[in-house]
Amino acid sequence: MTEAIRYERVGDIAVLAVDNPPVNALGRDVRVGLAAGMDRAEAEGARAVLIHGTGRTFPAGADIREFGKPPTEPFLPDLCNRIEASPLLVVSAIHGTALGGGLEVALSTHYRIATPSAKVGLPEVNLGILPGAGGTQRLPRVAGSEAALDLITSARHVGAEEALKLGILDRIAEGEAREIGLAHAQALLDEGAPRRPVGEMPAPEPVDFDARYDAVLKKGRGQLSPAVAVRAVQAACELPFEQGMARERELFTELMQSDQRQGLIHAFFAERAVGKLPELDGVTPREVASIGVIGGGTMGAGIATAALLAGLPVTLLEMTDKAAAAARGRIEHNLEGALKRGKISKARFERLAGQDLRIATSYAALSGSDLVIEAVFEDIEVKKQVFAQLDASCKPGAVLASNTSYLDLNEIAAATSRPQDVIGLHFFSPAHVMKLLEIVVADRTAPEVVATGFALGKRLGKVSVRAGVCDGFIGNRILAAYRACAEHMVLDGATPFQIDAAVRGFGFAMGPYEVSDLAGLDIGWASRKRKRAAGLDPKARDVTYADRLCEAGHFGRKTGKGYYIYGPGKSGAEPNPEVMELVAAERAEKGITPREFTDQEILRRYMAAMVNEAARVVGEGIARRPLDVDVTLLHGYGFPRYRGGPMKWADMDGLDGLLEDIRGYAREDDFFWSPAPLLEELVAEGRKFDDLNTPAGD
Ligand code: 3H9
Repeated sequence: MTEAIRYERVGDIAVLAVDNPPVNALGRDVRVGLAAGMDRAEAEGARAVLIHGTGRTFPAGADIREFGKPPTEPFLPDLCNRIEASPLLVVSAIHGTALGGGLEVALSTHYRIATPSAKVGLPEVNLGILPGAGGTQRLPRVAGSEAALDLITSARHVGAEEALKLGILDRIAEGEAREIGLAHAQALLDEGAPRRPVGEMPAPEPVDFDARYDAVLKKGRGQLSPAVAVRAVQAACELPFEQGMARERELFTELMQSDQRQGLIHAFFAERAVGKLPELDGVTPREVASIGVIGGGTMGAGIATAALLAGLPVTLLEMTDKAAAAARGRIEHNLEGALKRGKISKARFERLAGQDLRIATSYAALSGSDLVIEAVFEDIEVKKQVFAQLDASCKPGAVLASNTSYLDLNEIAAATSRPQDVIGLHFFSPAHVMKLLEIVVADRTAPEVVATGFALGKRLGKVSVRAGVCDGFIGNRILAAYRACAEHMVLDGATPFQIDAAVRGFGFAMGPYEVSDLAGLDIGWASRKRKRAAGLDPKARDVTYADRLCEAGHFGRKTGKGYYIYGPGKSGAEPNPEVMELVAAERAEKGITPREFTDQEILRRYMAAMVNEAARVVGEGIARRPLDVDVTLLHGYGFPRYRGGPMKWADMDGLDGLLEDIRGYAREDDFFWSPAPLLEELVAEGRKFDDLNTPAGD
């Protein structure tokens, strides 16, 4: 036995309690302990074995930290087979989340009981692998091929009720896992229930696996693991159990060695590392029990919705009664969406839209708020006035936050007498849906205000990333670089449509021009005008054809026309032919002879611009670590998760090759292209971005 397993005898039943906090992951000690526990139960003449988890959960999976290291015995699939083959009656009692290897252990026991709040699932594909301890062979045998394919390829967690209906569970009972498990095991012994090994059950009914494989691959935009998992389930239908297990192992090993596995596991740990900052060690966040929001446009209404859904009463400030009514309408619309999707009950909806939401037109209404977020027009003078007002109206100790997406937070903070209380909370639209929150720390922001930002982010269900002050912070600054690179390629001979297609081919949900159409071309137009007004460097390439689209009133989807044409009767968007006419005119005016771009070159330049700017962002300390950039791009900019983020991708692709290409581009245009010092440094030292990540990544 190991310390990770507690062994106990209760009459005829041997109880194996997994004790490996925080999530009872099936690391080596747990596996050794479970195998030893089974041996001991059999040697001692127990009649049944009960497996359950202590603390918060049944095992939530294999220990992901062991991935990529040489595997150690006993291997999980062998352990599962050993449990299943036991001559004793083996029962599992599930609470918390029985995920991945955890559910596979449960499926290798003969009977399964769970608490009503328990969840089960096989989410391995989210980590770039597939269930590798018999999950693809046993789940279809108890739940059928359709349900198994759904669960395994979607990675979704299933509640106890649904799991019962699917045949994954035999029973649900209120109480502690150990108690309900013991009662169930005893009842089974008393009624003389037989052992019931899933591996001996008949093979499930086949489905059209080829069609399923293609559909899953398409849906995953190139992510392999769900598609490969389809083949493993197929093996459950077509091969005897042992051969199916061997096939599962083969496919599992293949995925385990893939870059996608590395990328996805990096993303998993990076998301958990973003909030771990030495500056927050031992710092207690301020209490936040109510929120103020200034501005009830799309962004302000989204922020208010997110806060309400997280149980925080909101006071929203608007300028006029008319604007206040419009803001209420937007928030109610958002809440109705949550109601329709079953996220909140009708009674909760009434409460959130009623007593929890106050809309006011005077700053005095914010005097009781613990934290106020402004989401007003993106103009430094307007923001400074708002902050001066907040300074005069808010109670001492209130956190004053700006949702600015690029303005100078130090300047905003200086408009108050309490810069230590000022922070940036940069939400992404729609704010009640998008997971990313950039927490922007100004020069004088107090550590407990930073901690308060992170605590709020957690409460709102966001992935929060710390960012320093610069134009665009982490995400929008990097976006500006790769967006500019795309525009240069258009001037030099590529088309926006070709660029979008190449970028989608890499796994992004949308290309940069499709994103612009969605966000509204007026946003980029305003930003170009602002930059021109501030004075462009004469060496900078100022691209103007998109201004012509805006001047003609084409702002993208909302006007039916932008880079693409949208509208009724059109099944999908079509390229707008005016775009290339405008581009041709600008090329002619600038004396540019267009050249061919391959998709490969487009992607290479696009990614090089992204990674190079990201390296500057890290080098300048705007992002503390490369993983902060990765998480930002993954959650705010549609970067394909299976590539881990731009820094992880660059590490895997090879920093030296990338630097060499950037040097080559700089020979043509040394204004836009100059290698980031951090990139040069890492290549010179033979290191990777991941070496700078703390806590260490994959
Ligand atoms: C698998 O099982 C493969 C098998 O099929 C075959 C093998 C042969 N391992 O998320 P949280 C850590 S693949 C190691 O913040 P929550 C996590 O890093 C696995 N560590 O809590 C964090 O550490 P720290 C299939 C793990 O309450 C701490 O636990 N299973 C693992 O928000 C708390 O995590 C999965 O994919 C792990 N498996 O959510 C499940 N899981 O405190 C992955 C968590 O140092 N896990 N940690 O930052 C989850 O989805 C969530 O963690 C869970 C809890 C829902 C369980």
